[in-house]
Amino acid sequence: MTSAGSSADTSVLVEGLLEIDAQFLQQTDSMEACFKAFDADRDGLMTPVDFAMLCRTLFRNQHGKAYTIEKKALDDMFSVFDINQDGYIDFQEFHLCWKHWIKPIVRPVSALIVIDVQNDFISGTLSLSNCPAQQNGIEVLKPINTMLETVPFERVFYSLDWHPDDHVSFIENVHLRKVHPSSKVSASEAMVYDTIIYEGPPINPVIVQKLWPRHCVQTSWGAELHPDVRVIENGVFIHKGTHPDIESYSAFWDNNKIMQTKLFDAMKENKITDLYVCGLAYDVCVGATASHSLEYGFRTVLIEDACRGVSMEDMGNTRQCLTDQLALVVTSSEVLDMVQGRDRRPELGYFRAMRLRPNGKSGGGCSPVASPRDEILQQQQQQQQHLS
Ligand code: VGL
Ligand code: ZN
Repeated sequence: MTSAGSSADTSVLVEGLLEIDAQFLQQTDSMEACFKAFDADRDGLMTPVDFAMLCRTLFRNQHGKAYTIEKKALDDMFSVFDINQDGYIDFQEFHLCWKHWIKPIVRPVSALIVIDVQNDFISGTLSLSNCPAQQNGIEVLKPINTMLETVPFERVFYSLDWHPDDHVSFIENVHLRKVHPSSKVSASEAMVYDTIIYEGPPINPVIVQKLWPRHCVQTSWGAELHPDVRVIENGVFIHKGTHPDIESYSAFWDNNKIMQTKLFDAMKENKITDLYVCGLAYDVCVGATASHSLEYGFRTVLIEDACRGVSMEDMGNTRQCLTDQLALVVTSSEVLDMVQGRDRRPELGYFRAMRLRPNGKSGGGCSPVASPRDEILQQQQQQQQHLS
């Protein structure tokens, strides 16, 4: 394998990448230098062993300690970049690896979204302290404000649950709509947290709706962001749940994926690669937003100590569901080093690599082209035709 000397070289090289400016990163020069540094026998082909060395250098914590990566994960990732499956990553294949994988690992572009830290969820009509887990929403303020003061996010979004008075989720409105015969609960029996089925349209043939106390009514005190949340200059507000008949937990899409907010466009516009998610409620709107973020292909980080939720059981399920989809769960004190690209987590690299697979729905916010991998595959096939 690589000698001690060349292993030191490569580590210096990638550490060096952190010091140089973003423009330099875009030049092929550094891509070539990087490829050469890890191609131990300089034959223009990166072997699985060379790739393992590259990963050892890439995935390190802020103290320079390499994270352990399982063999299977290394094989999976290698296989994504070895597009023609010949057992090597050649320089052409390395383009994909460099542009869509190494760059966001070394220089992530990070956004924070603060979900629904509104009066009603803290001390108003849907106060989490009255919910089954009896948590206190006010406790998210400290970790959130500390991050906002210390972490240089590229963008900060604040979402607001923003319902009209006749919103479909309010138990007080249970008599405004016709209950569908398939509903297990009737309008007069329905209680908070029950799921009722209303007759559609306008939206779907039926509306399956969990019932909440009236909350976050547009322009009311309860819908205001808690006054102690730090609002940064250029913070972007995302309003959701604004249609009377449509529930919207996620800050990207409503629950039926009928209407999108401006969040995804703003993420693309700012070339965000990584989304950090926190706020209220963990098992409702935070979970739904993180899930859509993963679906879009953003490397997604849940800041657990900056979240509070409705039910312990649902919070556990949300956590499991998100980590199954390759979200990373951290505490707020870990965020600064990650945003600065000093603490580089293998889980996020693995997630991105899997999204670059042919069927990995690579679109996402971080991929400027629809399928970068297919592009290279096409080039390879064309070259093959030329040769034969
Ligand atoms: C939320 C219940 C109803 C939330 C919004 O922000 O988590 N929960 N509407
Ligand atoms: Zn709501």
